[in-house]
Amino acid sequence: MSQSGNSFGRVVSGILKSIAAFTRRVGDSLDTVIDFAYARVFGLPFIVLGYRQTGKTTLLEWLRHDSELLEQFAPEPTAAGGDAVPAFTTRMSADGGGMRLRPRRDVGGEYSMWDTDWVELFYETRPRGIIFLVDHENAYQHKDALNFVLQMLDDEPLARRYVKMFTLLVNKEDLWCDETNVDALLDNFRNEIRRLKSQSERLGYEYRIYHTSLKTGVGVREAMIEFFDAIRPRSRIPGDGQGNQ
Ligand SMILES: Nc1nc2c(ncn2[C@@H]2O[C@H](COP(=O)(O)OP(=O)(O)OP(=O)(O)O)[C@@H](O)[C@H]2O)c(=O)[nH]1
Ligand SMILES: [Mg+2]
Repeated sequence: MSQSGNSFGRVVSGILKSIAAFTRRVGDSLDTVIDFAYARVFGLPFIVLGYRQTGKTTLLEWLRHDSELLEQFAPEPTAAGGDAVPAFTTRMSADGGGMRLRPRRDVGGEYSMWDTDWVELFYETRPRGIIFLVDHENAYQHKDALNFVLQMLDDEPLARRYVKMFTLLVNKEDLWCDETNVDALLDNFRNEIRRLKSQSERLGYEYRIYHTSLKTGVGVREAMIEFFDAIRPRSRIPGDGQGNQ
């Protein structure tokens, strides 16, 4: 091809690249605005998982009651299929502003429910964040459950697409704080935590670990504020006051 033919080709390819970049930027901004509006209207999608009797139902109830401690709350183990949880508004944010949350279902933690209820919930929610609870007993089962969830994240790229944060709660602090400490408990999960860390780097989400008590309230509010702050979409609408990230 002639010299002028080559430079014409370069100009056309330059123009096409600029149009593609512009379209991509418009698309990204639109995605952000839609994402933000969607979360405002329908609620932030997130899921709560963990082995049986770790506090999943109690945590969801705590969130629904705007962090009021529920001394009288005595939940039954959640049955197969789980229970629907309608979207609700909470003030669980650093500035005390309202936020709509959408956990969809409260699922049980028995082995038989992992492959069914957990996977279905993950697929239907496409969560922006995952809260995973363990306690001071049954270390072996918690390890299994945590590995199951990490594997689910590895195996299901479509469902994990929006995950921004994985929060691990070592719950029931009121029952174990006199006998042991969180580092000793976490030592049981060192391989899983290593896996969590490397997966979070590979897939691009953050992770946090807290110790909490849903009986006394220790640590819960702080953990939840950080969790929801990490998973809420940021608006790019000028003057919205939600930050421009
Ligand atoms: N002492 C103490 N008890 C707790 C705490 N959190 C939850 N519980 C109790 O632990 C038991 C199980 O709590 P749930 O919220 O039903 O746990 P779950 O994970 O939903 O259990 P499944 O539905 O069976 O998987 C209940 O008796 C709660 O009151 C805590 O921080 N401290
Ligand atoms: Mg339950």
